Amino acid sequence: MERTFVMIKPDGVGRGLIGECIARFERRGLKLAGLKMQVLTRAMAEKHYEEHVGKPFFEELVAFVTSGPTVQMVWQGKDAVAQVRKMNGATNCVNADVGTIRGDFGLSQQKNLIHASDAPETAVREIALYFRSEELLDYTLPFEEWRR
Ligand code: 3AN
Repeated sequence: MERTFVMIKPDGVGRGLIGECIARFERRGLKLAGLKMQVLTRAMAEKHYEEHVGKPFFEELVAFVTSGPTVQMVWQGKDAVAQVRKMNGATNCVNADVGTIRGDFGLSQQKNLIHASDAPETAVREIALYFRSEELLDYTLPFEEWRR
């Protein structure tokens, strides 16, 4: 079963959208495997966004993502990476479809509320950045066979 890493960024926490995001993934039939909350250090933010090092928006991005509490989650399910990317919507909220988290609540390219892994390999890297293996739970839900 595929796992993906999801992070509610400081704007999502600040705007009171933690529950909204979790409810959407739960109702979609994904399973929560891990959950925590923290203020990212600069070092963690640099590691998380290492593909963007040197880009013009990098400093602003790091300042923003370290500016307040964030929520880290691991969601599990069939094609979890693609499902969650679709549910989050396009990076720039202006272009995000209505019905997606960013399309319904997001304000801009940077204040886009939520992050999710863009590929299964990225998910493996990002999950390992934030969670130790013993922090991820493997358990059975009712109607488990319907989720496959
Ligand atoms: P996504 O989060 O949809 O995978 P990425 O990985 O391209 O998008 O970008 C990571 C984060 O960097 C975005 N969520 C956004 O906050 C910020 N970002 C990306 N491109 C820009 C840009 N051109 N200007 C400002 N911020 C940007």
